Amino acid sequence: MGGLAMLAQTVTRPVLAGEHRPIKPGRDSVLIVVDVQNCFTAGGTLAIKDGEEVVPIINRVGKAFENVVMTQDWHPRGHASFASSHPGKKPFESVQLSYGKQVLWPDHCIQGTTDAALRTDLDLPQAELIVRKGYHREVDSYSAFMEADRRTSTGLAAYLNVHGIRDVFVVGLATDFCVANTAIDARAAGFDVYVIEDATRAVDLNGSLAQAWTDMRKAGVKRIQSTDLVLPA
Ligand code: VGL
Ligand code: ZN
Repeated sequence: MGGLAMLAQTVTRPVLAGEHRPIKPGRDSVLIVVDVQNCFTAGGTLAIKDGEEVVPIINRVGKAFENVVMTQDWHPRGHASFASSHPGKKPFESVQLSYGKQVLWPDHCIQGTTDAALRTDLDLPQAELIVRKGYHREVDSYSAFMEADRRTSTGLAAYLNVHGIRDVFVVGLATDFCVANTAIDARAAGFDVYVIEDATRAVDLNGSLAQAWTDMRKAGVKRIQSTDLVLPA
């Protein structure tokens, strides 16, 4: 770009309150792609409304990242988070488990099934690690970092630290469950954390989406849009 064009661009850029600079992911950034699986998209056992719409956005955003980690909800049959494991209970009700309140779900993301597979239209060939979670029958795990007992680590924080990661960007499904819990735990593990809102979709159960954004804001998670990122041409 010539000097004059650059100057023109600088001058015409509006300076508004709350406006932030474009964000350029670096070598010390990771994109965590949460649970973009058949189970959470159209035709899946726990389909989130418009869940599949995140795929093209994530594919585009992913081009800006050298480091990509994916998560995969990966439950055994009879998992404690399934309503079918609790006689008399229906999906979307709750129960009290040893570690606290557990929302109950339809049977979903059963290990080894096509339903649990990652979406085949995800185009992130550089993805370096897939973290499976929720595989202990008695404990759920919304977070990619820590199971719901708040004791059992997945090892992801150690992995990211060993690889020199400082900034964590979170996308995927669902905004108000696995994305929010992953983002908040990433903050607790000391990372700078961004959730790319338009690359997520929510369940929104009894106000859970608004609550999740409140919790994320309190934890210092930054809420951004994919248009805030500098993407390769
Ligand atoms: C999720 C409900 C149950 C999620 C996983 O990925 O947000 N939600 N299991
Ligand atoms: Zn699950």
